[in-house]
Formats: sequence, structure tokens, C-alpha cells
Amino acid sequence: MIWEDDNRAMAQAAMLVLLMLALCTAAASAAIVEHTFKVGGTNINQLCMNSVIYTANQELPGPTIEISEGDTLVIHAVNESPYPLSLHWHGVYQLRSGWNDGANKITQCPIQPYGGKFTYQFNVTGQEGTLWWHAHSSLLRATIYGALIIKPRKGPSGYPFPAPYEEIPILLGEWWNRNVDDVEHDGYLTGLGPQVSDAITINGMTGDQNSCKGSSMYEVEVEYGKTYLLRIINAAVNVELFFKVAGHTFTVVAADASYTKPYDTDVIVIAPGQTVDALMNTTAPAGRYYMAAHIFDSKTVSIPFDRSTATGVVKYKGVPDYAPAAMPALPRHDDVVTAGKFYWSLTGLARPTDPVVPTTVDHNMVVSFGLDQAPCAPDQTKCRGFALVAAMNRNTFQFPDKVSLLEALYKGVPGVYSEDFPDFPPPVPGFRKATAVKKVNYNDVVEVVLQSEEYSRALGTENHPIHLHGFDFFLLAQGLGRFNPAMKSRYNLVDPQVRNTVAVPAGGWAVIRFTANNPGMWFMHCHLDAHLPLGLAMVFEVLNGPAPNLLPPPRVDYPKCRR
Ligand SMILES: *[C@@H]1O[C@H](CO)[C@@H](O)[C@H](O)[C@H]1NC(C)=O
Ligand SMILES: *[C@@H]1O[C@H](CO)[C@@H](O)[C@H](O)[C@H]1NC(C)=O
Ligand SMILES: [Cu+2]
Repeated sequence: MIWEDDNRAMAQAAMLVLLMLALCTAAASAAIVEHTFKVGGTNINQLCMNSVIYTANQELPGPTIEISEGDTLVIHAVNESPYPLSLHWHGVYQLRSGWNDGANKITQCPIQPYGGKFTYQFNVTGQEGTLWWHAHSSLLRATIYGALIIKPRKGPSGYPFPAPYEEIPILLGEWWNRNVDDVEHDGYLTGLGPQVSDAITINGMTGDQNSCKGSSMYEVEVEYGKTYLLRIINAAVNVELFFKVAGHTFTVVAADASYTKPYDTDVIVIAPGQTVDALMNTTAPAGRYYMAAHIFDSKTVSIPFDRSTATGVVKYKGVPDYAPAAMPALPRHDDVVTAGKFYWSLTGLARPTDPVVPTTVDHNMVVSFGLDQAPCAPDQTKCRGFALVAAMNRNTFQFPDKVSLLEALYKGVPGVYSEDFPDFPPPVPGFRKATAVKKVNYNDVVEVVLQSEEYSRALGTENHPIHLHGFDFFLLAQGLGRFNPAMKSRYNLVDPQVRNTVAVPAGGWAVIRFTANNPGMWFMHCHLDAHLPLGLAMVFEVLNGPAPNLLPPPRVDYPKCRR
């Protein structure tokens, strides 16, 4: 009976309209997304060894946070581990919510061990793409990290590229067989910083290119003839990485949660702290294909590093698990040309609605940095001859211990920090241990020439990924050797990359520019964790603007420092 079918079709159509209305309403109003992250001990078997690691919610990598632009994120953090820690939402602007940045001793004191709690709550506004979260104390972020994915408010039609068939998060990590806090502690006692890792991981797993038979390996099944969006995050602690998938190429469409002009490449180069979103077409002959990652070692002197290769597998639907997999040819570990080509080729998408590069600069700074050798401190009991030391503009950053810098700023606590971080490298040799900040007014435009320095012939230089909290910056230019003002002619003021972490070339430079539109204390530091406790860091103090651009009061559960 035809009319019945018609009725059914009409009813179905009405349902569909209602459903779409419901979906549209959901998309239009910002949601509150709530998670509880319990940090605690987790038993794991990796590289044929049983160990206890510390994770969020027993997961490695930790839980993926997925939100839409404009949502409010609420994370109840419970620290059941034996270590004081904080959680950092890497790349989130934290506009007027600086108390939630999770930078240990900078924006908060750590959450106390054995049951301490703190609730992070902030809006994620005006940014979308792939970010991540991680612990921000000791070496704990080696196992306490996860993806933070911000979808366009409109849904997939909001992407400035054809909506992908599926999205695949790829979290690259670094693994130690030993307890990572011991690795950090021994590094301090010896004066050498953390030791070489035992493996690189893809989504927490080493893959099968090591001597441990039965190592776990990440595998993803794909369908032929589709476009996948790989959300690649370098969560490794101390190393930059090359990443490839055999038989496939990529189109990079975003980095650090800022869209780029499409960039075709067969290799991804990624520094700790950075993210890369890349489209991958599954148009290879049906089969199994290894994805692989290994270290890009940029050091100009020879120092041992982890030469292992992490693998995962892309398997086409219907292909048996035992089919042999093709292996990609990764660049040589020291292939600075491939690394430089990738890092320097990206440009921002620069749509009419995107922020434009500010043209007047209020603060011109040159910040040089590097590593040197210093006499062992008396408590560095295993130290032989010298200890490593690092600095920015010859200030070796000292973490405060009584209150966080943000609390000191808010309450006007004297004697916690000094406002004399120099605008230029001082001509005098030697280092000053200090908690020095650079003070700027609300909305000032800051330009920083980041200059990698060879302080010590014996230590040489290496590529340092410099990460800025609280802001994205425009990356105006990069180069090898020493920056000089004539190089301002090379600035890209039209469509520069927009990032939160820049891999400054070994012995070279990068120029960044940002608008200080967010009151608070914002850490700028090397994202090789080994260099952070050595002092390769500084802080921007950004004053309140006219209302409503003010730093609000902290929450009542804001953690206190304990000594
Ligand atoms: C966060 O978003 C909520 C809801 O839109 C708003 O009421 C609140 O003021 C925002 N908070 C900040 C710090 O901007
Ligand atoms: C991937 O497939 C899409 C859709 O067919 C196409 O537009 C795009 O050019 C392809 N990309 C590459 C790198 O082949
Ligand atoms: Cu560094």
C-alpha cells in the first residue's frame, strides 16, 4: 500500500529534520566538558620488562580530550602518585584563566602526592586543531600525557580542507625502562641531565623492531580510497623525531593547532611540544604498511642517543594480519637538510578572518641560549668534574619555592622574582642564577630573536624547541648562524607559520612575534625536558589591561607550596 510507505517516509523525514535541529543546537551552544584524571601507578610490560609507571586513569597514552572550539573544559585532577605534579594544557591560550596553565611553580604550586586534588577549569576559545596535555614536573610527562583535540564549532564542515573520512591520533613518546623520576634525579646528581631513553613509542607502544619478541605494536585498519587525518603529537621528552608511513605521502594542513597552507611531503619532522595535522590518502595497493619514527639528532658534537625505531602498522581492510609489511626509509638521524626543509617550508593559512601579524613592535628582544659546563654543586654527589648548566641571556632560571610566580604577582608578594630579565644578551661572560621575568603591558607587541649559542666548544649546539605558554606566535624567519638586523628583510609578515613551539636550528636563530593580550605569568622554555632544570627558561609577566582584561582571583582549591 503506497500511502503507508509515503507516510512512513514523511515521518522519517520529520524525524531527520528534528534530529538535525537537535544537532545544530548542540553545535551552536558551547558545552561544558568534564573529566576526572586520576594519576596513579600502573603495571606495564614493555621491552620484556615489568615495571610500574605513573599514568592518568591507567592509560598510556592518557585519555584523549575531545572538545569543540568555545567549550569549557573542567578537569578534576587527583594525584595518587608519590610525586608532586601539575598538569599543563599545552598550547591552550588560557585567556584570563592563567591559574589553570599547570606550569609547575610558575602558575601554580604542584598538586600534593598521595591524594592531592585540584580542578582545572578554562574556556578554549579562538583556537582549533591538535593540542595535548602533559605533566609539568620532573620527567613525569614521559608517561603522563594525552591528546587534546579541538574540533571546529561547526563540525567537520568547519575544516578549511575536505572533511576527512576518519581521524587517527598518533602520539609519539619516549620510554625508559627505569623509573623516570630516578632518571631525572640521577641526572641531577651526576650533573649530566637525564640519560638516553630505551625506546621511542607510537601511541605508547614500541613496535616490533627491537630484541623483545612479542612487543606490543599500534595497528590501525584503513579502507581503500579514503582520506585520513593524522593528528601527530611529539610527546617525547628530549628528542625530535622523523615520522613516515611506507607507501604513503602526507599533506600537512595544520601545526600546533593553527592551519597551514597545504604542504605535501613524505616525511614529518616534529620537535617535542609540537603537533602536525596531516592528511593521508589510502590509495596504495591493499596491504600492510609500517609507520615508523626515529630520532632526528641535531647535536653538532657526538653524544650517545637512542637509535631505536618505533613502528606501528597501517593495515588495509581485508588484508590478513600475517601479510608482510613494507618499511619506510627514514632519513638519516643527522639529516639536518630534511629537517630544515620541513621546518622552514610551512606557511600559515592566513584566511581573511585570521589574526594578522602586528606591524608595530613595543619590545624588541634578542634572547640567546645554550648549554655550558659549570663546577659541580656540593649536593651533586655523583658529579665528576663538571655539571651542565643552561641559560637564557645568561640568566640560569631558578624556580621559586614559596609561592608560584602568578600568586606572587597577584598578591604582590615581594622577593620572589625580579623584573630585570635583560632585553639583550649581556656582554659579560658567566651566568647569573635568578628568577628573572620580562614585564610587559597588556596588548604590547613583543618580538624575540631566539639565538642558539655555542657557550662551550665541548658541548657544541643542538636544535632547541622553544615553547611559549599563553600565546601563539608568528614565526617570522629562521636561519643558520648569527642573526643580524639585515635579516629583517627576510621576515614573512604575510603568511608566517603560527605556532607555540619553534625548533630553533642548532647554532641558528628564529624570530617570533606575539601580542601580549593575556594577563599573567607565561613561561618560555626549552621543551627538551633535560634542559629545563638546567635553567633554559624565562618568564613573561603580562600586566592587567583595562576591564575586563584582568586576571581573576584563584580558585579556593589553588594548591599551596610545601617545602
Ligand atoms: C568562559 O565561558 C563562560 C560561558 O560562555 C563565560 O561565562 C565565562 O566568563 C568565560 N570565562 C572566561 C575566563 O572568559
Ligand atoms: C587525496 O585525495 C583527495 C580526494 O580525492 C585529493 O583531492 C588530493 O589531491 C589527494 N592528495 C594527494 C596528496 O594525492
Ligand atoms: Cu634545549
